[in-house]
Amino acid sequence: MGDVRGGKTALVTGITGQDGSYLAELLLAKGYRVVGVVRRSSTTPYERIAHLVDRIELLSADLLDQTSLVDAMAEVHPDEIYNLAAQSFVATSWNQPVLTGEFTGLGVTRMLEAMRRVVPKARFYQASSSEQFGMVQETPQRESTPFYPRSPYGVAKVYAHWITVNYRESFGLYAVSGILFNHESPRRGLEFVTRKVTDAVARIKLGQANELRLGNLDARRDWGFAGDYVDAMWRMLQQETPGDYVIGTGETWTVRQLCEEAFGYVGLDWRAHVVTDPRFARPAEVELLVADPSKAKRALGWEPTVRFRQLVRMMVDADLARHRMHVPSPA
Ligand code: NAP
Ligand code: F7E
Repeated sequence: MGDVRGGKTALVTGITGQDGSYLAELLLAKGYRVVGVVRRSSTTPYERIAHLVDRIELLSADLLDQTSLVDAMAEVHPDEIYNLAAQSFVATSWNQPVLTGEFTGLGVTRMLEAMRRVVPKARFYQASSSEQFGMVQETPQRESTPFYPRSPYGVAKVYAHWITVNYRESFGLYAVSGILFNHESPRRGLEFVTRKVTDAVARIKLGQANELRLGNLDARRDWGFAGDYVDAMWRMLQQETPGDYVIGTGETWTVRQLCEEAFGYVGLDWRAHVVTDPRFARPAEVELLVADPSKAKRALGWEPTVRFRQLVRMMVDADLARHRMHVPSPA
């Protein structure tokens, strides 16, 4: 099927996730026909894209099922493919290591195979991750920094990264890997630490809770805003030649500083509410992440527009508004 609006067609896996929802907004604003891949479910987990469903198309396929991906490519004939689908929660990857390997690792090979066979001239974006750097071999981390993943998730993403590079080099596909550092938003899943903190701050401020149980407060992350990062994904697919890019802010903050900032913003002392709980510690931790995004700035003209403090405040404000209205979480 061609593009009815005369622009490009994008196929987005993981459209129901945080990044998928922001990317769909960005592509629609640029005049794309947007087709999202959703997996079959007995419920409809479309909260994050509820405001977009009239303007996008949804198609059922699964990263575990090769035929469904080939059929999706044949039906849509995309110009650009954004592979955002994954089991993306690091902690879960120790409980479900095989499933994580299937979705997050081998799923990428299935996508690339489907593309190679059906739409080899399309452009492919792979959602790589700073978790690939794991036990960091240099600081800050850049495109050439060696990988040392520290979780089944990180290991699966390293495989996914290299299979993307390999298909580019083996078959001449336009396939890129965006190595994105942590990016957050009011649409972030509630299990990730930023959203867990901002949601708890809102509930504690409104008298609906009193305690927040966390794991390692010393872990350091380079946190940016998801809306900025989907713009980097799009830019990577508009270049003359395909390449890989690190995307991050270049700043790093501890989980403790995240608590200070979020609680302090609403006039609370985090020490009165945060309890350290070993249940949230990980079998192997990634202690420090901080990006060197200079290649992206130079080659893509990309820079983050939202910094840490603004991001935390945006998320606290959104959670306060939601809890005041007793609206169920979008995550
Ligand atoms: P997310 O909110 O967890 O969304 C994951 C998406 O993948 C959901 O739409 C989910 O669908 C879909 N999915 C999972 N398994 C699938 C399968 N077998 N078949 C089809 N779809 C499947 O993740 P995110 O934060 O938006 O991240 C997007 C991508 O970037 C992921 O690949 C993640 O690993 C990667 N990444 C994220 C960050 C970050 O900081 N956010 C940083 C680097 C890389 P359901 O709604 O059905 O569950
Ligand atoms: O943990 C520490 C935890 O789960 C951040 C995913 O999007 O970004 C994300 O992975 C840090 C870790 O994100 C709690 O130990 C302390 O050091 O928010 P997180 P993540 O593991 O960095 C990367 C780039 C991705 O690719 C992933 O898909 O915070 N931490 N206490 C905690 N983390 C959680 N979740 N919960 C706690 O109670």
